[in-house]
Amino acid sequence: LLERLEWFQDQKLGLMMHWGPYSQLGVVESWALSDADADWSRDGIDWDVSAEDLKREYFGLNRTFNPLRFQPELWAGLAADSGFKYLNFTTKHHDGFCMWDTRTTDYRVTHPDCPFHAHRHADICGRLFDAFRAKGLAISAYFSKADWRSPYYWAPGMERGGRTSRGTSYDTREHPWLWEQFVKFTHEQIEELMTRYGRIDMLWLDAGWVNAANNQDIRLGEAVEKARELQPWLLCADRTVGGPYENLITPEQTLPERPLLVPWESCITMGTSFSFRYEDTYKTVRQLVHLLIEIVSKGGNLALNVGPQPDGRLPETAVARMKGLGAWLKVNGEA
Ligand code: FUL
Repeated sequence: LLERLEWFQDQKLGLMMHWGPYSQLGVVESWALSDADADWSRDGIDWDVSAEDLKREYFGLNRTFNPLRFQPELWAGLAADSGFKYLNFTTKHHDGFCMWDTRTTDYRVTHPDCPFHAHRHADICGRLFDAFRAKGLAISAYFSKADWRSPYYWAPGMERGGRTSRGTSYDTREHPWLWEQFVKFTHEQIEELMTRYGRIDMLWLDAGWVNAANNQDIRLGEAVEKARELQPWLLCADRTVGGPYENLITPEQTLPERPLLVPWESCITMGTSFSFRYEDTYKTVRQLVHLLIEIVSKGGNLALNVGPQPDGRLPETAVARMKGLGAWLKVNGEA
């Protein structure tokens, strides 16, 4: 484990990506689905659509997600040339849409409901992981423990009806069967990701609030132990920070004041949100270089996030920033 942690601490620069049907809307990834969070997720969007309408339409976004211009090799080449050492990709965000060919749900990119399903790159995770590995990058699988699409997440009778927030709508002690189904479903998904896509270096579990709210014990220990049997070199982040299965901590949009004694990685967006927005303000190359220097000087890694467009291309500005950072690293960095 120590060796793996040292390896991780030497990586310094990762590329994080948030991509899914939500990219079509240009709202903050998934968050329109949580009534308690819908307002801020639509901040700055000048759009004549109510939160309720948006939420109702949301789960139909799989029927229009068709990123025909997706070229995984192009992304991988650009990332490698720009000095990125690993990819952290959203296999499933809180909305529950699976970007891999899962057996556990129809709400996935390879199901006939999704127009992209017949494309040769339809198994997006598989194609991306292969392409990035071929360029020598390591693979980190972002996976949300919360799944707002799963029928097991909402109490019977409520489904996607009543008011939602981050956690389940029910106390798991009151609906143990339902919760058990959810736990099984989650474990099966993690197992698929750990068995069907070659070497995975890191499992990046998001939705730290699961486990805390409504007595949700997702039995992560069990899932992670299994994952480690399948991928003995696996590092794990669980965003509860300090959770027993966590090998590193992951500050979000912020840096620690001082160097930390534990391995860490800050995830920071190039623009203002993790997922694609039609209008966005990007950090300059100079700002990104400063960020990287500060992070490295404090012993951490930067997971710099980019939000691909719904058509499968990276935003032009993001490409320019990656190249700019890469050019700086070529002159000033250590290969
Ligand atoms: C958070 C999520 O809720 C955000 O949407 C994003 O994925 C970020 C990296 O982690 O916990």
